Amino acid sequence: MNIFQYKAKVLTLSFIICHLSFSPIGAQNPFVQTWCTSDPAPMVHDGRMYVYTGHDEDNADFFWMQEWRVYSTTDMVNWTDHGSPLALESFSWADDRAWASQTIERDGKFYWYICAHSKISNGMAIGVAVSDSPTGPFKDAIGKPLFENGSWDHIDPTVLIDDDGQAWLMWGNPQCYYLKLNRDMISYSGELGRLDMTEEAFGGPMMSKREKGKKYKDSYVEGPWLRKVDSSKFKVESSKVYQLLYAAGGVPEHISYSTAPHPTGPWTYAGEIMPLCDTKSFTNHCGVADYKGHSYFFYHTGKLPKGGGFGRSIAVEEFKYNADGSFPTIMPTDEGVKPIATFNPYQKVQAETMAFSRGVKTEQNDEIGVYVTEIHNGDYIKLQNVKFDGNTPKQFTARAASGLRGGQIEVRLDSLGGQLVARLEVPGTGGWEKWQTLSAPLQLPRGGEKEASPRGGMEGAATHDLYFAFTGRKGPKLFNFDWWQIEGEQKSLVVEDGGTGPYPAIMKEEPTLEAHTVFVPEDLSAFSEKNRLPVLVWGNGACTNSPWEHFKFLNEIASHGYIVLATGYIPMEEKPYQGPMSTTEQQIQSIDWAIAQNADPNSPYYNNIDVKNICVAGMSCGGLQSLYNCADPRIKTMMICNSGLFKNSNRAQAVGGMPMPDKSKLKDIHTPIIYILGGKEDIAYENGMDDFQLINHVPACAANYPVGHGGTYRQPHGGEFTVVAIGWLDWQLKGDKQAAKMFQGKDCLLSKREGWTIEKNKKMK
Ligand code: FUB
Repeated sequence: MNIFQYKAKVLTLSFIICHLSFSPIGAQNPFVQTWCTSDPAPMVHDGRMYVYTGHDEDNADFFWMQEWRVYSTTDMVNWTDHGSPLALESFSWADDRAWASQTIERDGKFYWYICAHSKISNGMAIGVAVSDSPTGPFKDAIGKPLFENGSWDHIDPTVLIDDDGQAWLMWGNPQCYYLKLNRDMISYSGELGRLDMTEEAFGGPMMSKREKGKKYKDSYVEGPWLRKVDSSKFKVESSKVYQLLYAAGGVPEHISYSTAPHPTGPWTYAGEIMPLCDTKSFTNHCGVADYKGHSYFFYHTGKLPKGGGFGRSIAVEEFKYNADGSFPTIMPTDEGVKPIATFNPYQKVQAETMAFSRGVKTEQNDEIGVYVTEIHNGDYIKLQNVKFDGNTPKQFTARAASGLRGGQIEVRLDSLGGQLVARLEVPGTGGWEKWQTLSAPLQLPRGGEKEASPRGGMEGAATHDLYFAFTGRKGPKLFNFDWWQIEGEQKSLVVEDGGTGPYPAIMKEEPTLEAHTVFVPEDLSAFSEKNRLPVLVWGNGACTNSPWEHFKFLNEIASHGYIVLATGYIPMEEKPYQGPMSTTEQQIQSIDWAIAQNADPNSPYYNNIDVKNICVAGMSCGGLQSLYNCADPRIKTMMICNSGLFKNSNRAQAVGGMPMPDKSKLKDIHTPIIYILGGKEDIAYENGMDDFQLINHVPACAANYPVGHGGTYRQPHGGEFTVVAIGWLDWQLKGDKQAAKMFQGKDCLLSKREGWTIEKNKKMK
């Protein structure tokens, strides 16, 4: 059998295997349908999966690629299109071929390594763009190529930051090159390195070095992806700890990999990962990422209806590494991956978030960012695994614009022809960017928001696939679509994208806890009997009956794995609450509720709340409420913010309605306590510091940050006060030793943190 017969046999076999695995039902791959996307490079950051891609032009006859794009998800099926924050125009030296790329985070900055044709050298060049955000805006970090020498080899950069902090950049076709990046990630040290492209290393030498008539196992072509096996999780031999995945075998390409004890080699061929299949693309290009306990393999195919070799589309498969960290065989499927979280419709959702779509495209402008366009009669958008969470939906709201006659958005359940639950009429709005916010009533079928509980009760947690079916006159474009939201009987809001912690949080009402606002990780699946949510009970400044001043701070804390029960009504906007003051009793109601929910088999919080680890806290008047409640034996720690008990000498300054225990109340404190104050400018400084000085029977400390009485609660994610609050809670309620270092010892980390001072009593070392 010669090499061509061999290839033909492999291809036939692969076609059979691949076709057997195809199923049109519930197809999820390719997972972006609005544009042709290629060369996926995944990156996990702050609880989100991002994928950086190329963009194949529609109907292209070569890789005439102009820009790169970004998509992200938290459930692996509903992807948000972040548009194109980087294009050839971002690089003054580039004029063609916006080819494969990869992005990595270091020290809070995002570095996007790309390749493009350089008008300086007339070859391909490696460039680097930088941003403060994973979704941009990105700009050329150095104003020139990072590496070029006139060769066309310089494509497809991959980047890895090793455990010792050394960052490695690798790329190339057909030679694989490497450079050691400096700590700044935008310059390098040492000479250009070349991997030995041998038969041992890659299953065969590069094409130009092959012996005529000799059969080789494989060969490296392009698209390297460098990674390191986590030796704490896998029994990996030290000689195989680095893995280089790559497009292999010539045209058409499959994916293979090699292993090495060091990024520079020696590399040893390890076999195929994704064999040749009829994916309708003669290239393949992979990236790998672990996310929320799952492992994902990204690649591309040509499987969009008008796709092909120059019209590729990114796809993803879930897989499990072998026990030694090596790869199993991964086959391309149409089904793709399963959702790993539910989708919350009770928030403003960008219309360009979708699990699947037909017909529509996305565009972006400076005013509103990315939106959905090219909507015609018969087109649709699908969202998967949408959870109604026991909150009866009442209204569907969407923002749309039409320069013609508009059309309708039909909201349907579970299939394109499924139950119609809302029908929104979109009128002509006088322009394609003249946006109007429109609403229509939404009604789920009886019980459609609820699901029978296996335990006999009602869990109130039905999930549905949601279809937006677009209707209107046949032929013309109907309207543009910016965002949508479902409003329910209970209010809820995603604040600051869920916060920056590992568990994106939601702010919501709970029907069983009246006049309170709950901040909690939206996806409770990470929590269980063994990993429960400690509780923060919160009272507000001015004893107002709404946490409108503190919701960013509280939401951020929740995103770090807490359930926060704040006194008062949910603030749907940052506007002072006007109703009557709250009461001290509301904090006790919070504690009672947490304990009851944790014990109730019909509660979504059943066995998820760590009722032995409760902090009672509050700001200003809310701090006085907390001190009033300090004797409650269920409290494990206290956090008094911009507050302290009034002295007899200054009681007259107190506002009517404030709880006014006298200083003897401090004796009832039975837990460690922190005062977080705004320095001498804080009107509560004198009272708080006086409390601190009087407390010598329990560990106590007073931390000051010179911002005055208002604290930093209203800054993004609650600012500096959140950092200290999370440190205290992680130490006190989670027993986190690293967090303890913020407060313990003479040179505790807080004493070194810019702007902060800390004083501790004798009980607290
Ligand atoms: O996308 C253009 C080129 O095709 C990439 O740089 C290669 O990896 C191949 O996928």
